[in-house]
Amino acid sequence: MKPSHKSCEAAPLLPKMPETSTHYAPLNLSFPSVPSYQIGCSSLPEISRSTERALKEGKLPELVYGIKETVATLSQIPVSIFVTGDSGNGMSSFINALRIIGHEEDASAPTGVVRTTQTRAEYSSSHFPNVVLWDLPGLGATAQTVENYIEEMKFSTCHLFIIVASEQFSSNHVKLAKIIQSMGKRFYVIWTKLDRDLSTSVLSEVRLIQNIQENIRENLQKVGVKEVPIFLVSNLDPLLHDFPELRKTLRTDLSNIRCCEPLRTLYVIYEKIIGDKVANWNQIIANGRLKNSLGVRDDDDMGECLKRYRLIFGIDDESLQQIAHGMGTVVMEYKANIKSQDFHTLRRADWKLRLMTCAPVNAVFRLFKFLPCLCHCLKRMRHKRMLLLVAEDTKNILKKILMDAIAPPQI
Ligand SMILES: Nc1nc2c(ncn2[C@@H]2O[C@H](COP(=O)(O)OP(=O)(O)O)[C@@H](O)[C@H]2O)c(=O)[nH]1
Ligand SMILES: [Mg+2]
Repeated sequence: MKPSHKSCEAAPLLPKMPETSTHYAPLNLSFPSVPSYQIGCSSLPEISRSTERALKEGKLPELVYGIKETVATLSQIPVSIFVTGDSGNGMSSFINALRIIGHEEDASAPTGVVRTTQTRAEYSSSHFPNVVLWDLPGLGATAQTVENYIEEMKFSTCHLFIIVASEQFSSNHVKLAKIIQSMGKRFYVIWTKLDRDLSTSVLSEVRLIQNIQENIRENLQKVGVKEVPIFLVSNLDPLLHDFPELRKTLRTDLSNIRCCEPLRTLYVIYEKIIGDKVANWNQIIANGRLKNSLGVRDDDDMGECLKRYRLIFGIDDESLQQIAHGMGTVVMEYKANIKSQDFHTLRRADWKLRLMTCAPVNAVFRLFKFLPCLCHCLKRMRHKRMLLLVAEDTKNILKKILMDAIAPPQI
């Protein structure tokens, strides 16, 4: 065994996390659905509190800064990846290839034709900071059942699994996949030794790759396992075949595992803040204090009022520009997510507001000017509608900020 090869028990991850976490109802937020850390509100990075303050004050560009800090902090959470499969399939070699280090280097995982990995061992890689890659002893070399193996290897402590196979996708691989799926955890299948397959097969490269993928998929589908990413690699060429795609997928999944749940939690808090803000302004509208509170000359001027609402919620043009800049993208990316760019666009997008502000209604409004109750009621309805639409836009902008913070947009 090489000196850098540490064999040890898995230390509990996130030891400072509270036992009881706050569970929220699922959100209609299209974050990718991956099993992720369940983090209670109290353990969210303190910096995220400042984002709540910024939202209350309508300072969304400041919130962007806080979100980025939060994501940077969350990105340091350790994640465990278990590399498992049948003995001799190339698991240890795969770990070395993923880390882009040669098998002869001191820090490499021991590999060989004889059974080299007897106990589980952990490795790290500068390409995947704060990730522990666990090289597990292979299945198949002992009489041990898959169920016992899972228990002994402490599968429950792992966040993401890599099932390594080569030459054949065995019943052990299928069992592993089924059990990991039933645990609700994310996993990939890695087919190694592709170089060997390519050099011995009479089929074309494309056909051979298709055959291997189909074979794995069929075996998995028979036991109800679907939509598993499959990557075909040669451990002798860590930069070829599916290795680049695998690294990309792994980076995305690591971000999702670390950030999705905490950011979902944050979003629920943001929704509540926006809801409170809307309730507060509805009160102002109901009390007839709108003109002074909004700071407009004429509260019947819907265009002017809309500008003020956008400013109050922090989605005015200048703020959007700063948000986009903070997120490293162009303002159109954010403008495309809102309807309240101006009053005409908002009217076009919302039939209720269109109805409330159409010519016949305006005529009635003028006609019954001497009936203040009726006028006040109609004005209230219009403002409430507009407020609601600006609030919805703010939520959409927040969703985009949160999702872009995990996976920055490519421009
Ligand atoms: N040609 C080729 N040989 C490989 C590849 N991956 C592993 N091997 C060889 O397969 C044998 C078993 O590899 P090892 O990583 O120790 O397997 P493990 O028992 O699953 O950890 C070793 O002799 C490796 O050199 C590969 O992608 N291509
Ligand atoms: Mg090994």
